[in-house]
Amino acid sequence: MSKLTQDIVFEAADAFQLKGRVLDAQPYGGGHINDTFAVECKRGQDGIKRYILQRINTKVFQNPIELMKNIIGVTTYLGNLIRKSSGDPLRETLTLIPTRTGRFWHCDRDGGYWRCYHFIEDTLTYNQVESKSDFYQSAKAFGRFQQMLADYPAETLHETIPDFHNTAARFAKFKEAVEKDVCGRARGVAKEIEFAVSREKDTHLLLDLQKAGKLPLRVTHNDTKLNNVLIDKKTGEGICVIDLDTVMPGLSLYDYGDSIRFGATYAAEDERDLAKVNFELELFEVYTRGYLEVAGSVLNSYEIENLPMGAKLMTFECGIRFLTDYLLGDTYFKVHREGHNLDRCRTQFKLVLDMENNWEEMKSIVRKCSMQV
Ligand code: ADP
Ligand code: GN1
Ligand code: MG
Repeated sequence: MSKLTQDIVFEAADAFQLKGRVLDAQPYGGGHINDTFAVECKRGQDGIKRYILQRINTKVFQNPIELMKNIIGVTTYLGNLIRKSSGDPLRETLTLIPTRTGRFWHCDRDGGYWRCYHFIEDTLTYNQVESKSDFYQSAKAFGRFQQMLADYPAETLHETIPDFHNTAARFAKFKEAVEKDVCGRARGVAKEIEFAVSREKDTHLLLDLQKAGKLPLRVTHNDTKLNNVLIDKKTGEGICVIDLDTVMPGLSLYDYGDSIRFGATYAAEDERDLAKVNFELELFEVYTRGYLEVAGSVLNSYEIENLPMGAKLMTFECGIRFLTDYLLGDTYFKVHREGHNLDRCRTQFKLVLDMENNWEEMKSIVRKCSMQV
């Protein structure tokens, strides 16, 4: 991926049918993957209209056109459902802006792929949990997202990243990174490596249940962290699920688990002081309640029973992904300081440990919440 210059960003903005003259384009948001900009356009006398402009990370998403076809399909489908239920599609789902040539993506002179969305104003995203109510709202938003896509033709979706949440395959890549040790970093993280290796047997658990036909494939989001939900500033409701690059067939436990790993703590994903990183049963309960209130009726008993395992495995998986990237020299996730991926790995492993120490409580919270729906 080439480095972005101001010229390339402005040229990309100009490729789309924006309303008004482009005034500014500034880096925006806290995503680890794509390059996101807020574009401001001057409209009329004093009016400003904003857009989200993104360069797709084509190192991560190797077929950007297939990815865009998924997003066009899913946002059109959700837009129709929202319209039918008298909602506001411009706020409750992403809306792609066409290019001047009528497509939904633009390819720049360096081969970079861009897309542009209507900016959903008066919303907030949180890079860490600040209140129980935001986390509860995100649970409802992700639950609703899954429920709305329950009848979406899954076979039409392209697999944008194969084996994305195949924890066993992730573990195999981690082991390979340890063996190759291309940056000579393995010695310094022996403790973390040992933590991961001693949990290898867990990596097959969900896959085995899926093979046995107990966990069904559904259309899932696969990247359900809190900052992928827009929260309405006025009502505090989770109104729109964003970041649809990884919408693919998957297990419901991937979505539930990924939310828990990110949000069932008051610490940031990259907190260095592990004393601050604690798995909060209260937050776990709040999310579980919100999620089951909306999606509970469509889940089967194996899915419900395995919610704690989904939480633990998604946290573990993310930890080994960060550790793998650290060992490989930080080539996948954006890093902003030395050891950033290692810090992220450590928070995830601390949460895994806390979950293991609170296993019975987690199970009983799930039982309690599932009886209330
Ligand atoms: P990444 O894949 O890199 O995480 P996202 O698609 O999640 O990128 O976007 C990054 C951030 O930009 C989000 O966390 C959110 O704050 C903001 N954002 C994205 N799309 C919109 C939108 N349509 N309206 C308002 N803000 C948005
Ligand atoms: C990435 O794109 P973003 O920042 O929402 C990653 C997720 C990880 C997450 C960890 C495509 O998500 O899988 O869980 O970072 N997305 C991709 O914060 O790999
Ligand atoms: Mg994101």
